[in-house]
Amino acid sequence: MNGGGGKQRRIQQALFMNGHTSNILESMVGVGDMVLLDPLTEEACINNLKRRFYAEDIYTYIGQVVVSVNPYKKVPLFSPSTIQTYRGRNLYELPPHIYAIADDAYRSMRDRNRDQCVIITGESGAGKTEASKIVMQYVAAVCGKGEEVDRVKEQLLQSNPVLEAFGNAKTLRNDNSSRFGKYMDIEFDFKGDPIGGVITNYLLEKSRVVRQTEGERNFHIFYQLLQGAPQSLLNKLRLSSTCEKYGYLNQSHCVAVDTIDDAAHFQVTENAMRVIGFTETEITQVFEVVAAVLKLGNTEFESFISFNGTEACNLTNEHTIEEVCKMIQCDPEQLKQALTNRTMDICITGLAERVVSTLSSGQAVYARDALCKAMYSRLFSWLVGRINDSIKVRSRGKKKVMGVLDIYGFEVFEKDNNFEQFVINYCNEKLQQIFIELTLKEEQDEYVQEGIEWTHIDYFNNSIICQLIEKKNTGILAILDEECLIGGNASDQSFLNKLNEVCIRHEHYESRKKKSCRSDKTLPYDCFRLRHYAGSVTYSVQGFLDKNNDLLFRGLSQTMFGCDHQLVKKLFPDGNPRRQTKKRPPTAGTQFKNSVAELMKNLLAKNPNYIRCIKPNDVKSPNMFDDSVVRHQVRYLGLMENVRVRRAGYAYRQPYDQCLQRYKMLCPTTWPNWRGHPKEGLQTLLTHLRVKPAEYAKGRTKLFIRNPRTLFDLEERRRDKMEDLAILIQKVFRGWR
Ligand code: AOV
Ligand code: MG
Repeated sequence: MNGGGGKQRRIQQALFMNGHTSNILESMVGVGDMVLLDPLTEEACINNLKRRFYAEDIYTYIGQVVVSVNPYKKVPLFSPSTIQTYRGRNLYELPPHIYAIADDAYRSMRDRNRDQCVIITGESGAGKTEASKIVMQYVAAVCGKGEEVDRVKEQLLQSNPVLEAFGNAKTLRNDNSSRFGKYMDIEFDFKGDPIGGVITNYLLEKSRVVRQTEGERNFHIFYQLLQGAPQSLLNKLRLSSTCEKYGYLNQSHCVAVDTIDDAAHFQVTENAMRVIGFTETEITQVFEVVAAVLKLGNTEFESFISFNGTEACNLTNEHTIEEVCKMIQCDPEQLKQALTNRTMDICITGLAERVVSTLSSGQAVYARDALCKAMYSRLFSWLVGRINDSIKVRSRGKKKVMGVLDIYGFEVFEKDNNFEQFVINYCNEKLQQIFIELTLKEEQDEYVQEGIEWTHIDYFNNSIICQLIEKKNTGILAILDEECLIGGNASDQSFLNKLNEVCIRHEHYESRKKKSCRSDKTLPYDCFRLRHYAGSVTYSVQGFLDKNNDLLFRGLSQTMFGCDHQLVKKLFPDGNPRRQTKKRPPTAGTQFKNSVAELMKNLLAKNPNYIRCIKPNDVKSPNMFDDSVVRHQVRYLGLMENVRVRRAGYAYRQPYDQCLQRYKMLCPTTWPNWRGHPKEGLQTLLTHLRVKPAEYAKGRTKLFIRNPRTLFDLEERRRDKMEDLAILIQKVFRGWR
């Protein structure tokens, strides 16, 4: 369905149709809905995406699912006028677009009271975050107007730049990679006007604060602050504008990035904070915490042997610590003590005794890094909480909700896949699982609702991998928790040993202990490998216990709680001596597992809308469509199964009235108007056209067409008819002249 003549013909025809533009079936390049592919093969699917990618048609449907290929450049698909074109129109009336899905979701929520969620998935760099912004911008543009509504919209939209500044970073995969998961519920009143929202954030990759892989960066805000803040603010924070001077920024040899204007982004971030309603004091305090982290990262220690023969250390640059303490209003002596010593309450003979031990310089660096990670990640959570305070719905009435989920995508690095990647990839497994469940369920439901028989399609169910990770007692997370509880002799290695004992037979688990992997040199001895739905990832166990335990020496949290700095104090409520509990907080892994479970429950309670993002190549290029890179994604995203399920029974379905409207000119009885029920009109039409009854089924509200060929045939006839009509009209016009 392309080619020069055809294209012109279709444009002509489109213009003829009341000024409507082309629709899904008249897509200029390839097919707009993958169910129309003929023959339906993986090659055809990839070729279709490819042709459309080069033609800047980056969206393609599989039924109601939008597949989006990252264009890596500005494409002329987004504008206020395009938004208006999509507004209030049905899904298949116009070329595939996120706008169409967003519109469908929004109207379904507003008019039919069905809470919606938009689930955006795809690997790192595939375009999820951009897609989520496109959804939000669309919804903001089409829903209500008025002073209060506009204020709410603006605040909701401005939460993006703030969270991106603090939660995104340049990685090897993506220059603006989300290092946290985000789920945002936008809440509407009965009219469909936005009244507020709630953001939930998922585990920030806080290890990035103190260490980055070569070629990656720390969180954007550090560079933004140093490059973009006015000199007066830098002076106040006692910061230099040279990023290379800071240990937390200079180790990965990547500071300036071509695609990022840090200075300009600083203005955007600061402005967004003001729009959301942060006070000037709050903004300053936030930057003070950021500055404190940067400066603490430059503190250094020198080991010595203490009088009792144990290793101890001293701070070598006291000046830095004093500057930090001035800024966060902390007692410098206390902070120095807390960084170089560890205080523990040990219970001997029933009485708690306080024992102080000195730290080696290595241990002190560890304590310092732990403090900075805690400060930064708590600051991030505080920011989310603060934004939520501003956008919180204040009225009591009944709310309608539209959720947008944008998490960190599946990622695998050549080396150094760690606890963070493990957690990120686990989350992606869970999302794939609900995609499988929901797309099948939804499809099945529709057949059932419409009273049509359903045929089952086989697909790979990744719940087996989810189980390997999350199963009670014997899952990887449970084994990790168990090792963390043992304390004492437990180590990353003992964790791996235990994994080998329990999981070795699992078909998705591999390690050098497994028979089939004994001579596999790509699998180091201190690693295990998981065969994820999206590919194999080799995880180094180094740091797993530590990151899962996520403990901060109590002396440090107490010192921070003791600061007179309002914000810093708020970030460390656990340092309040009066609130000390003996109870161990849940581990990072368990907390994550619980919050993901909560998220799944929330998503399952809503009507899902899917955007599946695909990366066209691994080099962030706008001009390259790498077949093998795309093929891999098409496979693991299960797109072919998705198309097959969609086509299993019936390739195409449309409500009776819309369908009749489209084809009524093909039958003299239904043209120009049919007065009866559209279902009967369609029957008359199909009988007239001699479409075999086996080729279609009549549901309660929709006509289902089994074979795409039948649909093509209808389209072809319609096209011919339109041409005849166009010629006729031209003749009439000429006659007039
Ligand atoms: P991600 O969210 O899926 O990765 P992003 O949405 O950040 O990926 O997209 C990565 C980059 O691709 C963006 O910074 C843009 O440069 C480009 N891009 C994506 N979508 C579009 C679009 N529609 N138009 C133009 N450019 C686009 V990660 O957060 O790493 O999983 O953790
Ligand atoms: Mg992202």
